[in-house]
Amino acid sequence: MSRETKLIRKPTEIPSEDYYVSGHRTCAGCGPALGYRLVLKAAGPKTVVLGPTGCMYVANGHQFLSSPYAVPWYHTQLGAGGPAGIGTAAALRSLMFKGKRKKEDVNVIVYGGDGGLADIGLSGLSMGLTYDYSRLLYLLYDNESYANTGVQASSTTPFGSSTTFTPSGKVKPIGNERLKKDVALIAAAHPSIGYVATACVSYPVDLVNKVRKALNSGRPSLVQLLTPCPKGWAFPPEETVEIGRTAVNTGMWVLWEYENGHFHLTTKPNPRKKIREYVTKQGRFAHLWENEAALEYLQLSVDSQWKYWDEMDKTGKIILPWTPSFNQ
Ligand SMILES: Cc1ncc(C[n+]2csc(CCOP(=O)(O)OP(=O)(O)O)c2C)c(N)n1
Ligand code: SF4
Ligand SMILES: [Mg+2]
Repeated sequence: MSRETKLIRKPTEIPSEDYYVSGHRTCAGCGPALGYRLVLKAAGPKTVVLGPTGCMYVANGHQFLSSPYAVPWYHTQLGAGGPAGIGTAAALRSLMFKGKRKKEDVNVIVYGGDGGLADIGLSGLSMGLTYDYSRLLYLLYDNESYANTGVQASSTTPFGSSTTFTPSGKVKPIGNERLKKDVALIAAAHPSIGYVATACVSYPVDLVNKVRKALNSGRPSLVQLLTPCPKGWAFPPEETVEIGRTAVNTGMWVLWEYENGHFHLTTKPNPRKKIREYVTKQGRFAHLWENEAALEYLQLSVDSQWKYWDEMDKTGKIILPWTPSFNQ
């Protein structure tokens, strides 16, 4: 079966066919919905998608007997994306082996949120990354919160974000005091991993190519996709793409890939803009706008991490970025 990866160079080469179509009920400007559309354009019709509970299930699939999915799609329990992916890939392999299904490439994509894949289902995701199934992609859509249940903090929520679990107030003015966990680096620690990358919906060409490389890598893979969420991040819906671009241009979100044991940055913002530009565009950080100490720390944490990213890009090897904590 084919291993040739069809890469594109410009937006006009993105396929016009859609497999995430009208009829969804997500918020206007929903980053995860835009991500779905692009990921399925990249993958094409020979794809089965698994949707752990989250906005992309609740707002799209479980009520009113309609859904925007034009490829086979099924819901899995919130933490079960990892094993459901393994089971689906195993079933397809078995049916093809027994001659009960035509031998062909079929993609299995688990499109799960940060709550589903970074927190509750992290162990299952890790399990999935140790198998030898080809065309099994874990696509972590990272909207940096448990958005569906009212925007609670997850382990990928950034420092300083106000969420319903980490509201900014008198006792804890910063909001979320924890630093964002790097799930893509955790994925890269799996010795047989096919392909790992980070992506952002604001960079569609890069995203399409990364999804295709992941699916064609011959092993399970992970793409962590930054998907701005107008409701949870508190910005106007028409700014989704701009917010994603600012995340990348300020260095808050780093675009990289790890392929055949080689790391490289796929976008290098130069010069990097100040994180103030990113923070002041979003209501979830409004309590920090006048908090110089917190803003300074946020800038310092991004700057110190970038020393590692640059070094990794130079050497092609992964080094774990270290960031001092706020009160150190
Ligand atoms: C085991 C379990 N715990 C809690 C819930 C309630 N719940 C449903 S959706 C959701 C949020 C999931 O967050 P995430 O995976 O980040 O997806 P998002 O809502 O952000 O799209 C939660 C906590 C559940 N369905 N199952
Ligand atoms: S809450 Fe966020 S992720 Fe959920 S549907 Fe709305 S914009 Fe999309
Ligand atoms: Mg989420």
